[in-house]
Amino acid sequence: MDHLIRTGISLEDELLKTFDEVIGRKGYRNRSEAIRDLIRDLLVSEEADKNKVIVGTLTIVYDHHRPNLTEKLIDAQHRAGGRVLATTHVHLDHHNCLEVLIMKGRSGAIRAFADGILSLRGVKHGRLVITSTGKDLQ
Ligand code: NI
Repeated sequence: MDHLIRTGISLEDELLKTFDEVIGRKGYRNRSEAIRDLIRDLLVSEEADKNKVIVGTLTIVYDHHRPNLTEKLIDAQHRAGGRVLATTHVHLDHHNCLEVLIMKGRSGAIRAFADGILSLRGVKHGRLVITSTGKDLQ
């Protein structure tokens, strides 16, 4: 673990009370853990905003009976220039498939790829989660 530095912050008492309630519900054992996670989340957003190399997981639910959709999804992945590292597919029911695509690349390209997939007709729902180790992923 990196060397820890103690620091102090000033907050309104109501804000701190609400914060303690929320992090308690989320299972944090102390404020430091919660604040560290908030800071890391901010830093990951910053990296994504600067078009740095990130890891993205795109979760989609789609109707595999939609004509040509399965082919379009596969074509898009083959055209993604190796950014798609792995996929997991679950046949949810007679009509619906769930797929998770794990990707790595510059955030701009990953977002554009995800937008292209999410806007296909027959893709019913989906979400891109961008993450990073906080170090340079290149
Ligand atoms: Ni399926």
